[in-house]
Amino acid sequence: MTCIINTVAVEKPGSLHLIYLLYLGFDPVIEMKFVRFIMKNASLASAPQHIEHFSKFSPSPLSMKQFLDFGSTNACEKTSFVFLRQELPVRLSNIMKEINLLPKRLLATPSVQMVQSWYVQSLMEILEFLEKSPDDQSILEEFVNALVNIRNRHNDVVPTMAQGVIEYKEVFGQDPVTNQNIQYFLDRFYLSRISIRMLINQHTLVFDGATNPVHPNTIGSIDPHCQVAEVVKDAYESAKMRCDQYYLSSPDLVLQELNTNNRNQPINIVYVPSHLYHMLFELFKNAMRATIENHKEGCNFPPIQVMVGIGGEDLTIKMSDRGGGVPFRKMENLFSYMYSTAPKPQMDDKQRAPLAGFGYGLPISRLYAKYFQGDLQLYSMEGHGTDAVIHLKALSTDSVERLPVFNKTARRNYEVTQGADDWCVPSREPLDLAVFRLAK
Ligand code: W6P
Repeated sequence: MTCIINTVAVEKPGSLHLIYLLYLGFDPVIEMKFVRFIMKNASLASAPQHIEHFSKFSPSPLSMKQFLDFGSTNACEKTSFVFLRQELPVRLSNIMKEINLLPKRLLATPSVQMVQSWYVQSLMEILEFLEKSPDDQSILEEFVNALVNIRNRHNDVVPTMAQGVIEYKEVFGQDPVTNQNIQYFLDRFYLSRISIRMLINQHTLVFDGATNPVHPNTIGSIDPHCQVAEVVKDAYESAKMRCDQYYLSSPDLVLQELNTNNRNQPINIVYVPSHLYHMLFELFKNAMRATIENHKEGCNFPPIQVMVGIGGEDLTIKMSDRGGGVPFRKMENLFSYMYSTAPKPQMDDKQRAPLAGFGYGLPISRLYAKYFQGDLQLYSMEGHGTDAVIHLKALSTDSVERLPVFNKTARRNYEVTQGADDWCVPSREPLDLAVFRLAK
């Protein structure tokens, strides 16, 4: 049986959606599917207005203390629910406005279109909860399920955006202006993503009713006494395993703690151990690769030295390798999304994944550091080795989310076009001063 659709009109006076259907069909299953299809598309069609509305709010950065309060004994799932059903749309909408400002040719790639559709879908799913009652326990459970579903939908955002950059590069090549644009956008986009996932993780972990069996003292993903040296050792061991697999050997670790506050006490801070692990694992992989590639003859590698220090304000982790270093000119490229995306190498059984150097490990590690007001920097001495330094806040009162906000300034940063450069182009040839000699 065929169904004939006569007219479908969707009208939006204000925020009210009136759907006029004239549908000639008799199969109730098909009819249900059809109505659902139309309803979904009608609601997606209203997305731009919602984005416009919620992007007018600035995201509200939370401090570590506020994250801990949401997860403490007097934690209230209702409060968290009411906060998140407003804050998540605000954070989503703020960054969705920026997606639209990407270079048109990048925005048009199938990968970026796909990511954008995930954002629209997730936004609309959260908005459904604005009309629902926080006093209904089943609504709260439904909300947790919705968040888990949204988190899964967005799992592959990073490789998908990378694919978009590859698609762009294949057609249009790479140039400094586009590189700068993409760098600005992806840094903000991924930082926004880290923050949204943090909110979702906290809510789903704190309110699923179970304590973490492995780390019973964590609050969601936060460890109020994160022992930094332990995370350093964990990250070293995993990187060492990968290094041994690939190179059949690995450099040792020399770890030193400098606790100026409490001598001989292990250094601990309020932090998200998984974020710290992510950064350290990435740095170890890079340090190991550099060390081994720089000492091809022997197997007596200089160890990777890590120092962990804490003062009144900063917690600092310095990782030093003697891997020969990187020329200063190339340092910026280590953090560039455009210059560090190469198509994933096709791997057969004989080939193994290289230890480091593909993908977005370093720039995203730096974003994890920046997320709670820290930073990650590299200093290199070409011919000798590299120091990687992670700066974090020692005090939980200073650890506040660092969030991008969409406003006029942000918009202006997408409008930069290459004007005439205000620095001379160095000439390759030495200047012939004879030209300037005065005629006698
Ligand atoms: C290198 C390059 C690099 C990046 C990140 C961390 C350590 C290192 N060492 O040679």
